[in-house]
Order: sequence, then structure tokens, then C-alpha cells
Amino acid sequence: MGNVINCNGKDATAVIKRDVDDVKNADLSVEELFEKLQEAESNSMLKKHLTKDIFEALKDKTTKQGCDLKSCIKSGIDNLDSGIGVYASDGDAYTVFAPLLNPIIADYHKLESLDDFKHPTQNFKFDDALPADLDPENEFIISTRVRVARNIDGYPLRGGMSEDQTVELEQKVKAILEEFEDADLKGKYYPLKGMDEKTRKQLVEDHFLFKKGDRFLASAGINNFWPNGRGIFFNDNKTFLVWINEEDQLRIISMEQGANIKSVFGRLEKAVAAINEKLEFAFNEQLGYLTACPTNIGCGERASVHIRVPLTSQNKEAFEDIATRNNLQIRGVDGEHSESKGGVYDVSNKRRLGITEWDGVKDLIKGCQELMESEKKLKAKSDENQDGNNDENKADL
Ligand code: ADP
Ligand code: CIR
Repeated sequence: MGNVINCNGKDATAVIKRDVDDVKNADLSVEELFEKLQEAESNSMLKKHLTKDIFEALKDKTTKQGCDLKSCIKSGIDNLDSGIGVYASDGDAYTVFAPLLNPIIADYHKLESLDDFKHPTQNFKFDDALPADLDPENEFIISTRVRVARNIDGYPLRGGMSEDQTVELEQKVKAILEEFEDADLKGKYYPLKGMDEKTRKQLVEDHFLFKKGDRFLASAGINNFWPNGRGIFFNDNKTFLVWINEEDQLRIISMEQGANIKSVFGRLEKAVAAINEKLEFAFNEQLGYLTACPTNIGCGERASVHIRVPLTSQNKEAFEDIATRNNLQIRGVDGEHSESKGGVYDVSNKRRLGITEWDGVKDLIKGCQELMESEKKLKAKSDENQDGNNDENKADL
């Protein structure tokens, strides 16, 4: 395995063999995959943006680390119900396959164009003009979580990593994390390999640990060698956690019960700074922090609450309208591609490129304020109707 230069001009480890453990469409050439996509019905951004001209221009290209067009588009063709449909298996793919990826990126992150575009500098400063606790009465918000996705400069992204690289990176990060002494950050690493099933299940149920990647990730090679090289680090209170080698090499997470977004965000700032002191993150001036899925590039942040809005969510259109106006995404309570339970939803910032970490949190705060207002109004209306009904019932007696 020789050293090559990646998109940041740094040394990188070349990928020699790309093992993909899922077999769907495995024998199809990139031309056959494209044909399949053209014939299929799909609402994905891949289908929208991969024109014949772009396909012809990119079909024979590869990055220095060995990422080809097939590795970028396979997930969206294996899974025609994809919303996006593309992954990058190394940082350089964002440059080599820019004619396909840039329009998708601009579309998802709501940017006019990426020409002359520069992602803003990291900013974790909380603006005290906004409330530290979003829901001091604990009426609506159950818990608050902010995560950033980060990858390490010099390695391919997850879909391009060999088993050796996956385990090497795991050990490197584990050693760094287990040296932390700060009371907020001090903790222990738990590898997935060898973890007993009961503990694993409980951690997933309690929203701390990831599940095995879904079919979208499997098709992008991100589930390869499962569960080797994967695991979770956390402090005693499980308020600071790091996922190693899930969809991205690092998911740095701060979370707690309740709605104190300032406390959650402050702890994340401290954690990111401590990790960044020891590791250089994959970054490019135009696209910010580079990640496996183009939806996560930029600040890589997803700031979310689990919020109970049973009345607002009854009117799907109105609920989605509040989310769209505030640049929010709605997920079910068990994460991406899951369902809501008891009127509780996972609501988070949707954009990540062209905005700072603070901007993502601001989107969440503003959107939650509007959602809580809506829920209060609907509750007052329903109480009024209830009172009216009770009065009528009394009059009937
Ligand atoms: P990611 O945040 O990494 O994109 P997911 O959507 O899969 O990934 O969510 C990962 C886990 O984090 C899930 O178990 C989800 O329920 C949990 N989670 C997300 N937001 C919150 C929150 N505000 N409070 C508690 N758990 C949360
Ligand atoms: C898809 O294209 O639907 C999957 N590859 C997941 C995309 C990222 N998730 C998201 O925006 N919520």
C-alpha cells in the first residue's frame, strides 16, 4: 500500500482493494448501472443530476486513492428510493466528481451555486440573545443532542477504507480519547466486536449507540467488515460520546435530558477542540469538513431535540411547513428512516454547508420556538372546545 496525495495536498493511504460485502448489482458495470438508473423511476437527486453528458465525462475517472464513479452512485441505483443516492469514498472524490456532486450539494444545502463559494470558519460561540434552555418547564422537549461528523485527514472516507485501516484508525482514536482527563470528557471506549448483545441493544434503545448501517450504507461499502473497528466511547454520564467508524470515522456527540442547548453545545465545543488538538480533520475550503454523505459536509452538524408535538403533527402539511420554513428536518425517534412514537419527533437542522455550527443550533432554536408556539395554541383551542363540550353536556342534563 503506497502513499499518495489526497485533495488537501496531504499524504494519504491508497486503497488497493475495495471489498463491498453486499452483492446487489455487484456484477454490473458502471454503464449498466447508469442504464438501469435511466430506465428506473426514482426521485433521487442522483437521478435528477446525473445527465448523460455528466456520466460520459466522469465514467472513466478515478481519484488517486481509487474511488470511481461506480462507488459514488451504486447506493442510489441499488436503492432507487434514495433521497440523495450518492456517497464519496474519499475526500478527493468531491473534486474529481464535482460535476455530479456539486449540483447535488447545492440542491440539498439550498445554495445558488458553488462557484467561488467558501465554507465559513468553524464557530461554536453561543449568542446569549437566544435562550440557553429552550423549554424550562419541560413541557415539550425530552432531550437535546448535537453531533458533528468529522473524518481524519490522510485516510479515505468510510466506504474506501480497508479492514486494516478501519482497525488502525479505531485504535488511534481510542488511545486519544482514553487520555482525556477533563471531568466532562473523561471516559472509556467500548468496541462493538465482543460486546454482549444485551448491552448493545440497551445502548441502541437508549439512543446512545448506532445500529448496523442500513441498505443505503451497505451499498456504499460502509458496512464492510462489520463489526470490526467500530465502537463507542462515552463519559460516565453518557453526555459526551464518540462513535468510531460508523458512517463517518468520527461522530462527536454531546447530549442530555431536557432542553439546555447551551450546555450541550458548550460541551461539544470543548470535545471537538480536544480531539482536534490531536487529529487533523479532513477539510476543504470550499466544502468545509468532508464526510461520506454530501448531506453532512460543511459544519457536519446535526443539532436535534426529541420534541412532543402530538397536535401540530396531526396536520402533516402544517408540521412540514414549519420545518421547511425554519430549515429543519423531521425524523422518527429512533433516528433516520424510523417512525414517531407517541407524537414525539426528532427535529434537527437540515443545512450544514455554508453555515457555522452556531447557525445550525440557531436554526434549531428558532424552529423549536415556532413548533412550541403552535403546540400551545392548538392545545388552548382543544381545551376551549373541551370546555364548550362540557358546558353543552351540563346543559343537556
Ligand atoms: P445521526 O444523528 O448520527 O445522523 P441518527 O438519526 O441515526 O443519526 O440518530 C442516532 C441516534 O441518536 C438515534 O438513536 C436517535 O434516536 C438519537 N437521537 C437523535 N437526536 C436525539 C435527541 N435529541 N435526544 C435523544 N436521542 C437522539
Ligand atoms: C438517501 O439517499 O436517501 C440515503 N443515502 C441517505 C441520505 C442522507 N440522509 C438524509 O438526508 N436524511
